[in-house]
Amino acid sequence: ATLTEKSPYKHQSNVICSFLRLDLLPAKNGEEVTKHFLQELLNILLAYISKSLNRSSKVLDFHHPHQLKEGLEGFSLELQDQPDNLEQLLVDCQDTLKYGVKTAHPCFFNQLSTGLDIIGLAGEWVTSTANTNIFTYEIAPVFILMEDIIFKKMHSIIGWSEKEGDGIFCPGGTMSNLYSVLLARYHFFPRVKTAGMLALPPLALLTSTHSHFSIKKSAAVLGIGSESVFLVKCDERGKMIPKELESSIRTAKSKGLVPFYVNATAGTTVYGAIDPLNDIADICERFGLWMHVDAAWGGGLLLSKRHRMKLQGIDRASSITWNPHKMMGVPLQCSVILVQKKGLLQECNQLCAEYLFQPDKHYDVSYDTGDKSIQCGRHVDIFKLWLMWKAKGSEGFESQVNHCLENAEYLYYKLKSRKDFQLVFQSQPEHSNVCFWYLPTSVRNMPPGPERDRELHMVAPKIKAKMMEEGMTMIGYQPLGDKVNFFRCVFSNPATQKEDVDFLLDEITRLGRELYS
Ligand code: ABU
Repeated sequence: ATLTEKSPYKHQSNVICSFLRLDLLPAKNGEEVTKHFLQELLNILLAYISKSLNRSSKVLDFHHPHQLKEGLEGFSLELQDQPDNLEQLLVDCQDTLKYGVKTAHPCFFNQLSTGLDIIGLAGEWVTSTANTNIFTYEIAPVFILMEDIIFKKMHSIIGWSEKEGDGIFCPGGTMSNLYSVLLARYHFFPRVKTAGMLALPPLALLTSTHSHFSIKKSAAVLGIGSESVFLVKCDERGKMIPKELESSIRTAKSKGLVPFYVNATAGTTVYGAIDPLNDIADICERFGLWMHVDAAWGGGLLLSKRHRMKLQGIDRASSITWNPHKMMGVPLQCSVILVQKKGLLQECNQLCAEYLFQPDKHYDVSYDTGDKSIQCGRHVDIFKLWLMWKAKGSEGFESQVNHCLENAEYLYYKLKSRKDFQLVFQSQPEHSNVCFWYLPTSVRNMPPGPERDRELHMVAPKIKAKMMEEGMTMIGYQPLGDKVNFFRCVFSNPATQKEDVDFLLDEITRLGRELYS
């Protein structure tokens, strides 16, 4: 298959079909070929974006791994010794998008990060074109200052004073949470940086049963051990129970461990639950523990006057994870760790590599922020966020967040009124997660008990499999604790409207009836 056969922009493709990569810039007189190549690519991207937002187009064109590996209609993943021409590369770009998942589609409900913000996309292009690292002011002066501005903005939204607050962008929420454990440990036991584990007593971390797996992973990665993580019980809505936290702290102590860190979640991955932050902060203060808030998902709510009250007490955290690539819709990836104590990130992580962080540079080297990071090379994640903030203002983010929560509310009330669906918990969700079972008639007629649970456990995976084969919508499912597989619908795509919520329920019902008739 060639681009000429497939592309809606075939009249342009013949311009480049005989050219190779070496004809592009920096080749002498390479501007024309480069321009045609990039324009044709832009046409492909525009067609893809329009299709992604077209409700009658599919969310995905599913193929099994072996089918993609074997190659489809001229799309081969194999690499060869001879170079392909530019036309083939464009076809490859087009096919890569064709066989991927349209996460910008209004009916993609599968993940916490959805949608495609055009300004954010432009930001990502500019970032890639600048193609710089962000360890020093020397090579990223504008981006480093933008980071500074955004951190100040986030600190003030959280409620930290101007004298407080620091931060660093990192690749995803798991890494942000890893930083929080690293910092807390260094704060209490600074010798660990040089002396390692020998400088430590046996430690304990506390987090809720509904919290993200990254807390356990951090304990494993940092040599503390996943068994040192105490999982604190939650109520039926997935919120940590403060009394249980206190009792887990005492249990850890009675086992000879030294608790030092509590993770409170603002927006759990499955239920979207927000832990009682003030109560947890009181306990942390009383026991002298580091309080981290994993607001990877819930941080966006801080931008809404209507919803920010739900995170009351977040200003008392020692550190906070916040993922603008989730609720704020910034293109992946965009995640920060925010730290209340200024200077701690630098102290904990700096190694002063002399080839990068020379102290005798001719500018203010406090702007060489890269040594705060555990990475060396770091992708510039700031620009798309900064540009989006410019384009929307804080008010634009606020209405985006409100819109997503209105969609969740709409789905919640729809489900409440239906006999063929059952909410996993009855009260209105705090975030945009709505968790529910679809009940085929056969299951609805069964008495509660293990047999019904066994049947119900299989419903969501069966429907999801058919849903992916047909490709018109996508939603996630999982079991949780003693709850058998249920659907989790999440809203973060501003393009999603109530008609898409209706469509999702119609699709689940249609597929369910086909499977269980
Ligand atoms: N880091 C949590 C992302 C999970 C999700 O998108 O469903």
